[in-house]
Amino acid sequence: MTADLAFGPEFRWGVSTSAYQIEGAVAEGGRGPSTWDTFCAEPGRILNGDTGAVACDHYHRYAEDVALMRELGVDTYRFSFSWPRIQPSGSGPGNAAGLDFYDRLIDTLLGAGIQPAPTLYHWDTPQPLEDAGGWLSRSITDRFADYAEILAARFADRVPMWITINEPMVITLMGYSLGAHAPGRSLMFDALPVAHHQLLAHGRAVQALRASGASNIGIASNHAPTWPASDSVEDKEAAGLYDNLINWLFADPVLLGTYPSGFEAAMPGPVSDDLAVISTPLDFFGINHYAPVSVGAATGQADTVATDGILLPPGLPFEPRSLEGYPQTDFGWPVVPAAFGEILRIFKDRYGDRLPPIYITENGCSVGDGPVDGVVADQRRIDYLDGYLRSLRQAMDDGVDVRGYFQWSLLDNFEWAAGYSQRFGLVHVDFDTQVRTPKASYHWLSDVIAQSRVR
Ligand code: PNW
Repeated sequence: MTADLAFGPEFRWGVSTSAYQIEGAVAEGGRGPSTWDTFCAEPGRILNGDTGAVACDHYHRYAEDVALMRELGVDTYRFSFSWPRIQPSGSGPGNAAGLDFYDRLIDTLLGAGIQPAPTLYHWDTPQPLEDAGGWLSRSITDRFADYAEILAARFADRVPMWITINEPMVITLMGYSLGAHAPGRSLMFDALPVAHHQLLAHGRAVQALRASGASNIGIASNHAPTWPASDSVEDKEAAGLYDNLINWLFADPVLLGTYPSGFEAAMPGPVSDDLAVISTPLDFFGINHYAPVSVGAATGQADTVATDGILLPPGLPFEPRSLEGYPQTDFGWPVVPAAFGEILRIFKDRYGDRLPPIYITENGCSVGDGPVDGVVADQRRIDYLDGYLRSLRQAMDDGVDVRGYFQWSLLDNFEWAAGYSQRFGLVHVDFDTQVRTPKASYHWLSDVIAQSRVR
């Protein structure tokens, strides 16, 4: 059954998580407030009024969670540092208790034979930095470089793989353009400087990490094929614009040192020196992928939605359309395995020799099945992973250099605006008791990993 899923002994297998989505303990160890604490406290922002205050209580249960990873058989764990644990006010020296927590986590991982692959920033900005303008302010790039230096000074001796920023597109779009994520700003196209400042912070962090002894550095950027809703010139133009906004606005500056045509003028000030920093060569490029998008020209109908059911205001030059004829995850995202290989081939064609090795830094689906008699029969997640892994294997056979696959996510966790309603885990979490129950997909992936390695 898994004969096509052989990736060889060198291929890296991992799971991914992020700090705010699993740690909880938001008031412990001297952690300062983050934009997500603030956002969750605002009525109506998060489904059911959920917050990450407890989440999976991973801050206290990390050893149990590492044991689950070891049993699963992964060799890599992608997690994120909580910036407000390391720098509670967003600047100044590292907070000892925060650094100590990640020391314990990293040493436990290494003891279990699992390579830590931390992300510096997965959306939880220290609130004082947001109060000073957040990603709209260029000064945050200085703060981010300082933060990177603190982390490398402490952990470079034991951390063999580093990721700067998770999904600058989602922060720009959901956080500052549409207001669906923290900090809840609805600036539409005035959010574009957020993209530039994150990209510059990424480049500054790559340089700061290297200067402090870290190596093997990349980014985790989410990408998806953008399919025109029809062959009409109008739909193709609209899809092309959308494609630039969600994909190339973020990947071109990093990999080519240029913005897609027309975007540079929207950025704050002259950016050519910044682009040289942004395109500092990387050791790998991390791609998060979930589902393709279909986009057509505006029809003037008010009910158009971006992914996750977020309403878009009228007057935009494009409209995301729902993709009919595919199975859907519980989030309503279409399950289209072929799109995974497609986006990887698009990267190879677009960037050629400029493209470093790729890691899949996230891929997975929300499937809500809970335990029945202690068994979670999440066959739909198995089907998803089976299809997507086959598509990945095909892209590699077609010449795309992919070195590893990190599944999202180890645990059911706090799924941002959807709270605890969407379950992405290989392991079920009962959020009342914190009991963890490995799902059928966990056992399935464990077999795939074990068999893949010997082929
Ligand atoms: C990613 N979109 O979020 C994040 O990196 C994770 O923290 C999150 O839990 C996971 O995917 C599942 O949602 C995304 O609108 C959020 O295209 C939104 C989009 C993509 C990824």
